[in-house]
Amino acid sequence: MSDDVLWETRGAVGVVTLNRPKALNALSLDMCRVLLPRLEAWAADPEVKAVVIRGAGGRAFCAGGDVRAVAASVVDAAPTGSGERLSREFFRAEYTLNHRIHHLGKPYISLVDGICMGGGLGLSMHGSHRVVTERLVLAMPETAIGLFPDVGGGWFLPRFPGESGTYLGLTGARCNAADAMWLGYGTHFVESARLEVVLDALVDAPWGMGSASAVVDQVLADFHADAGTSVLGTQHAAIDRCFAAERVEDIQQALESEGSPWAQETWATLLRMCPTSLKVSLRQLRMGRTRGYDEMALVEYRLSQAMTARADFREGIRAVLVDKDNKPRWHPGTLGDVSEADVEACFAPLEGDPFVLPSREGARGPRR
Ligand code: QUE
Repeated sequence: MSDDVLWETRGAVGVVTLNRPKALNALSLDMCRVLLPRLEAWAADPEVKAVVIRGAGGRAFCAGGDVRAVAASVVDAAPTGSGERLSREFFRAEYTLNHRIHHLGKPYISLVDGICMGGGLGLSMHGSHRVVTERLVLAMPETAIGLFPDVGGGWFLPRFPGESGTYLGLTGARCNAADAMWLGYGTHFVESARLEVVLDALVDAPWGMGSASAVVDQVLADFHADAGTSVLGTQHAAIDRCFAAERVEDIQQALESEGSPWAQETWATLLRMCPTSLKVSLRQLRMGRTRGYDEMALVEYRLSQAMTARADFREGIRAVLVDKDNKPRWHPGTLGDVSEADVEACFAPLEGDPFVLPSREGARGPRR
């Protein structure tokens, strides 16, 4: 068995440690396959009152999904089609895991100390509590590798204040702890050096008193400190002005009109991102405004299969993670050359791939 995920029960608390520090704890198919049955068992065990998840190695909570392995498999196995199989198996496992966390029914506390991107938000955002530290680097950077804000981004990004989720999902902008608190991603801010003590306090908490969720709120409130002023928060009026449009071209236009250094920099950032990703992602984010999580997860699964089959995904992985030249050559290379039909096609149902997630929406109160 892989030791890329460690788990133990400490008293009433199930503790998971992502333990692939050399890969910044990037989430692999194997790790999903360890985590899923463990969470199932803890969800069903009345002795387990809460779950805590953290990353080993001191640099990252989780840098994302193991997209590098998915891209490599597509290249290596193109003639036989087994690369498609890894993309399918990986995203099925990841969405099933996110869905399990989303509907866990007991407190799930992420200690997010360091880098947390993409798949790391999938492991944290769907739980009930996120403790962030001064070392947090938070981002949804998928448009830089020819993907889209996956792992439920289509559902949670539109629920961040104003158009901040649109901004984060299209540009991949990095957030610190103050920004994360402003967004509502972070539920508590605690200095990195105190996280072990937080975990000890959760293990020693009076679980017999009141609801488990109230116990967690009480323990974490005792450690919570001020994260400082969010730069993202100070930009929010400009973000809302520029990112409200329904077309990426109109967002770029709005940034040009805005004219500030922030707007010019943001405009330049969008110009480097995969044009097809930008159009697909904006459409996904607009859809997610009015749809529930379970429904968006299925839309995103389809997108994951369509987008990982495109050459832009392999090119993005090459440019960002393999050669690291950060000079991807996208096809089509401009927004104007991405047709509505190409975007539409990415959302089409997948022939011969009837992935379903058990619908739990409505079973436990209103949508979160
Ligand atoms: C966009 C992404 C990812 C990314 C960079 C992007 C992503 C991901 C990683 C990553 C980082 C470090 C690792 C690793 C993967 O980087 O999803 O294995 O060691 O997992 O611009 O979506």
